[in-house]
Amino acid sequence: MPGFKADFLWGGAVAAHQLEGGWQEGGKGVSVADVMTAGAHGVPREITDGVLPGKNYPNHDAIDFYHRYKEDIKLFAEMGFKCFRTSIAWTRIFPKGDELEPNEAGLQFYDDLFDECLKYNIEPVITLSHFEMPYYLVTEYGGWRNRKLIDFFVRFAKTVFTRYKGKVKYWMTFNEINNQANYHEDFAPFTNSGLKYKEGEDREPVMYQAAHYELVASALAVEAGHAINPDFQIGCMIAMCPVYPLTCNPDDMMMSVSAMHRRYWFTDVHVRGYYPRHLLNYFARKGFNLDITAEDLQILKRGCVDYIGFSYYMSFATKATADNPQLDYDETKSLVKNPYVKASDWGWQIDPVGLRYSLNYFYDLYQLPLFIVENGFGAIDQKESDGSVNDQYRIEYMQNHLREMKKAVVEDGVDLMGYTPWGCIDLVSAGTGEMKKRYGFIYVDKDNEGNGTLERSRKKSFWWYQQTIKSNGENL
Ligand code: P53
Repeated sequence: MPGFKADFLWGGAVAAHQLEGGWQEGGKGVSVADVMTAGAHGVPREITDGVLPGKNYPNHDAIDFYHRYKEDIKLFAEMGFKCFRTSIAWTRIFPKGDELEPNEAGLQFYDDLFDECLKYNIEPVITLSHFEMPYYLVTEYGGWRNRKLIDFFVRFAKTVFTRYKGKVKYWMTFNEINNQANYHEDFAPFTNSGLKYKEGEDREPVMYQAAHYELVASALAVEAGHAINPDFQIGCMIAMCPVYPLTCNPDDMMMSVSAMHRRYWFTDVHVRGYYPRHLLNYFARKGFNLDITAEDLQILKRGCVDYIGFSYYMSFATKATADNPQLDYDETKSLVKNPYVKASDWGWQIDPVGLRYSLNYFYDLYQLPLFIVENGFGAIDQKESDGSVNDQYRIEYMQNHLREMKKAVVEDGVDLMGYTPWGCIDLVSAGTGEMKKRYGFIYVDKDNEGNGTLERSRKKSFWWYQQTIKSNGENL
């Protein structure tokens, strides 16, 4: 039986704001990630009004990849990476976001970084917007509630597409664009779209408006990218947490369909270029009056993505309740614990079979190539005196997921481009701002308070992943 393609893109994934540090170097502007303090499991990160003295902002220095990337990429090469997924910090290129001319020092940094990857035949896989938009666009323009953001984003996209057209082939537009379906909490609307809600504001239509502008911006970027280099592969990026029905009660099943509609219509628009009927009907029922023009609808049709990039960490479950006859899904209220799976220390339900399900779900619906651009196990690691970490639990998590991924490819015939596990080197958690929620094959000596030597060392999983890549998954 055939296994993975010979050119399968094994690698690892990170995002600029979670590892680079150097938050004020090379002319970089303040991003939304720079005004978020450290939280913990159950303690949300605080979004402050600008950078305030005396607060702990873990992304400011992160793991200092900005100065240490050569050493880190060498370790990725040692593991045998074929690709490396990172993002371009928008604020290094357009520090405030609305400038007409880019910042050359920022452009040069990514030239050097990509050259370093290419030196080892590591393909850069680049996200344009990964939770790090310019903070100035939030304070001056209201974030993505403002249509003007489309032009700013497209200028940024065209600038980097043109500059790196000979170095980068694989791109994604907006990281986990659908996280904001969870609009009741402050985190996702702010990190996705730079949204800060006003007291008492009806949050939901604001979220849909912002997402619409992003989808238009994404489509324009895809169109522009293909004109700049027809070989570009430009994907979307979806946070895939499939929502199962808690039981086979038909009402629970319909509640799960409704939940999937609410979380995954973003993929429909990216892939098919138009809004699904159920969502237009929902807007009408709710009386949302959104700024969606006829021209926008044309743009969406012209800018369909080439592949579906997605993250997969966990599955969710939901059930119907008598007080919700319309089956309206509310991510803060509608989820229930799945009794069949265990969860991580951060409450993320561990479900390897859900990855096979997700691959089938996307492929059945869209028949586009898929790319797993995040997956992994956030856990507390214990470093031994010789620098090693015996992270057998991480190996088990990944091995179990990869076995299901292999079934999806070999038995189900899903077209899968690659696999880039999250946080291939320890970095700052997006959700909590912690260092101790670690994902890496490479340990970084730094704690939640910012203490540590920043020294890098190989965990047990480093050797396991090296073997997995070397055998192209035959060892699974
Ligand atoms: P952390 C929520 C649900 C699924 C993925 O997350 C998520 C989030 C946001 O926390 O984010 C993605 O660091 C994201 C990365 C992030 C990674 O998953 O909260 O694309 O930036 O670091 C893991 O454990």
